Amino acid sequence: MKLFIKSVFTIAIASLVSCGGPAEKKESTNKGALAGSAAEKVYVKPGEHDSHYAFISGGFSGQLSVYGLPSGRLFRVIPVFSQDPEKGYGYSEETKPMLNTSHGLIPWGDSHHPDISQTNGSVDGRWVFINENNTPRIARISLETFETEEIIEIPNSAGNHSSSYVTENSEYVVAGTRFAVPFPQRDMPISEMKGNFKGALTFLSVDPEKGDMDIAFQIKMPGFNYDKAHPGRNASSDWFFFTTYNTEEANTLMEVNASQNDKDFIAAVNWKKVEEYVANGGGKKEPARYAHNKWNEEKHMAISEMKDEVLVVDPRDVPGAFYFLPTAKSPHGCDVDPTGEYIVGSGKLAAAMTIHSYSKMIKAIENKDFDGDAYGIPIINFEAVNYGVLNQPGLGPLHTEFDSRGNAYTTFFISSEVVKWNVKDLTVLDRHPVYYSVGHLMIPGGNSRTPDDKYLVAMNKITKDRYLPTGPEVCQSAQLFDISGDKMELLLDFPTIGEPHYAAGIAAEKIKAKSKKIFRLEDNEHPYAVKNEAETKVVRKGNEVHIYMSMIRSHFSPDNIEGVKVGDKVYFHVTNLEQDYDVPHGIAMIGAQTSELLIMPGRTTTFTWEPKQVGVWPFYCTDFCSALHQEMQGYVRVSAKGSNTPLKYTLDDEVPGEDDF
Ligand code: RUQ
Ligand code: CUA
Repeated sequence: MKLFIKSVFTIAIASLVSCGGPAEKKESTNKGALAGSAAEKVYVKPGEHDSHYAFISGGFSGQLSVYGLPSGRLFRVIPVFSQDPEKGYGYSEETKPMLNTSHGLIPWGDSHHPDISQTNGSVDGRWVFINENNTPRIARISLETFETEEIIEIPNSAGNHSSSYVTENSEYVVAGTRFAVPFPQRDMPISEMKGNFKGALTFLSVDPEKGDMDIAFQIKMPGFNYDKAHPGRNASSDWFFFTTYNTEEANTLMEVNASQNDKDFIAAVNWKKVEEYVANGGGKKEPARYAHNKWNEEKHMAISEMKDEVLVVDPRDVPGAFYFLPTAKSPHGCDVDPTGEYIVGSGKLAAAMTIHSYSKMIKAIENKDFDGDAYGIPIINFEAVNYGVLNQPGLGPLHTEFDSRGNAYTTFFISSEVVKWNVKDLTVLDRHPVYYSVGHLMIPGGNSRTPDDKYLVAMNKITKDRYLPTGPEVCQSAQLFDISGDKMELLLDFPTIGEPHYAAGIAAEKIKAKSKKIFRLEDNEHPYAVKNEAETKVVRKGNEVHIYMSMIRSHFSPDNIEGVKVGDKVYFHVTNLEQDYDVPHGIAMIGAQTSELLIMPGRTTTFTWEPKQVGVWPFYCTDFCSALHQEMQGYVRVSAKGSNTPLKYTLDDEVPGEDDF
């Protein structure tokens, strides 16, 4: 009988879904609630495509991984904040500047919260933004090339955690500091923290055409810890919300001392008002040192620029733009529902979740219904802003995502479950265990006005017995749920790279068609590019040797080089002459203290080699590119320092380009 009811229900749901229009019907492989078993729902036939992309943060790997849903297949790890020898990222001369900071080149990062750019409150598939927690940075990744295009360091911040969320038209990406720090940094006793440290909330503008970021302004907030953030939407779209903890401003034994107050705050920031204030000449330029690294598509290289000032806004100078909303004990997640009315604070140490109302907040502000202030920022009366509390929904609430049907889904770290509840009624509708200790969760488009309601991905910190053991550490993992019915259905476990924090998902249609296939050789303006084999050459400049090299199936030009000496610094500037989709070549040189390079069609990339030993040393292609891949190789003859072996380079025993004369 139970089965019967279930099938009647699923048919009803299915017919509802099919009313949605042609977009839903296009999904060929995935019948959702119609399918009989979990296996069928995640099965994507060989050769067929997934319906969604999932961009899952790599956590302490510093990267961003790209998965397909519902299959859970890993397609790519996009290097962002950490060097990646697989792709030569952070090793090639062209990508090293991407990792430059005011502290020099940092080879590693801790990536947390990806967010996809939006147009009119819906994910548009142009860029993904992601924050680096340790050395505060925000990156922008192109969803045409799936490469990191820009990284900007955030000054006056530390533990860049309430980041990198976008406003409804990607006007801004925000970066909020987790640690309160001296602002600007200076030498001072830690014990004098209270009142003297500050919390920077940074708004980065995004160019609507090209995506280029810039720090528009930094707000010098009180020295609390700013943990998570989300933008308002619809009526509340001029606002941004940030959870705070350690409003005690403690600096030692934080597990106790930062948990004294029964309530901390959600900070509500009207960014439109601040924008106006700044446009009218408000704010003060203050010195700050930070790196701004940008990929130059024409020159095929990142260029790092050191900036030296930032526009700082004191919240007390912009009346009406800043309020604190009291929220249960040390809240972590700060989530806004698709309508923009409900602001959910997850008090990870409280028995209840706090749900604030945007319209109540506006009314309370009009009525000046305040309960004092903190450093000049009004604290709105709890009762005046609170919509309600969800009592005892589970233990250790962290994050909430929403569907388009008025439901919220919250992760509970301690009780290891996802709980579905109705936002308006504040009633729990369903709960499902996860394995184990879930952190974030993601519904594709969940952080927008238009969530895609089919899937939910829970990201778990601990997996113990779920996978084959691999020594003391077992992989962390994601779990895929079907949320199209009234009960959540667990479909699939799949391992993740590093520690998954947040993720961002989007329908594949929004990205697929514009994915880049090659870089056009005629547009390549790299100063060491060659457009054909006739242009390849070797040039000595003192003890620098520059090899202008080309690669095409299945040889390098030149493939024999003589006249290099111990003590030289050899630059391999290598251009892949291919103009075909999916034909990269690689290159690796024995003894080079760097990674191989993987070079895409039409692109020029450089690595350096400082030979230490005389001999004849081979190099080869690292990517199996054709049946003659094993033949794709060459030699460099290295002579002793001070020897007079003449510089010579050939392909097929001829100097490339010679017969052109
Ligand atoms: S956030 S779960 Cu909650 Cu950076 Cu990791
Ligand atoms: Cu080119 Cu293998």
